[in-house]
Amino acid sequence: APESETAPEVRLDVDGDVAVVTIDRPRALNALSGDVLEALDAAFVQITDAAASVRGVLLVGEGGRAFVAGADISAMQGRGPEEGERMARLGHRVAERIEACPAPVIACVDGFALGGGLELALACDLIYATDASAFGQPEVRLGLIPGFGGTVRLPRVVGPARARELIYTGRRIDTEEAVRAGLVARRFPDRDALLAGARETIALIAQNSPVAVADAKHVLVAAAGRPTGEAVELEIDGFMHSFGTDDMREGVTAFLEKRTPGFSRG
Ligand code: CO8
Repeated sequence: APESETAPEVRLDVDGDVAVVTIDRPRALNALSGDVLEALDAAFVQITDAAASVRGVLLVGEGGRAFVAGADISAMQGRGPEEGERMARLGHRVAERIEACPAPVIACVDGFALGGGLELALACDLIYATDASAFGQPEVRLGLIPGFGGTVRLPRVVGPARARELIYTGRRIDTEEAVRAGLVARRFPDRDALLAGARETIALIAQNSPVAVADAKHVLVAAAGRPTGEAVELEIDGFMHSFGTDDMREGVTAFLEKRTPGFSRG
């Protein structure tokens, strides 16, 4: 399993079958500079290459105040449309890496998840959060629009009406409201409980077939936003693929023999 420092401000630690990606730039509330985005990209490439051993990923922000307070505003001053496009494309590349990672990724939010920070969390499979968190798309307050999937993924998760309200007002919502909106899957009283809860979820995932979990993620990502007929075809392809795997033979046989299945390592 890889264990390395991909860049000073992003750490990748692999602990058994759990990978932890830590954004460590607390003096700027973990704002996404170009370097941080490049390092996140590299970390998720490395995890995907180690796919057989990693069963789940935790994405966390260091410092206790923020998951990520957005894209780095200090890098925007005096910049034109070319820089806007470059930043947005880099952000979207990171989102694609997270979506291409076969293991589920849990955004562990403890503090601010704003702008690009919320968009980063939305690219993950699940958002878990502490009660001390706040969520929002404040871009219009800066004269910007969301540039890293906010207009695309937020309405899918919370519905178009709530997404419009959040994007047009830029207002922040607390964890309780984020849970009600379907943005946060589970809330926790503090950071330790959050990380323990996320690890418990990965332990449950790790009992299942790695091939099936990866195929389910692949279909969920590929089908998002597609018309029903196309999405159904993608599901049928994935379901067909299941029927050709050793894990399917093992899982079905183990059920019928009333024993615990011994799945592949991915
Ligand atoms: N970028 C750069 N620095 C930041 C950012 C940021 N997004 N957020 C906070 N910081 C810095 C502050 O400048 C400050 O630095 P310093 O101590 O050197 O003055 C330090 O972090 C601490 O912040 P504050 O003093 O402001 O802390 P407060 O507790 O007073 O306030 C807030 C916390 C409310 C989170 C406040 O910092 C804030 O409003 N931050 C900006 C939030 C925001 O607008 N985010 C959206 C940014 S735009 C965006 O994300 C576009 C997405 C498109 C992405 C494209 C690809 C990635």
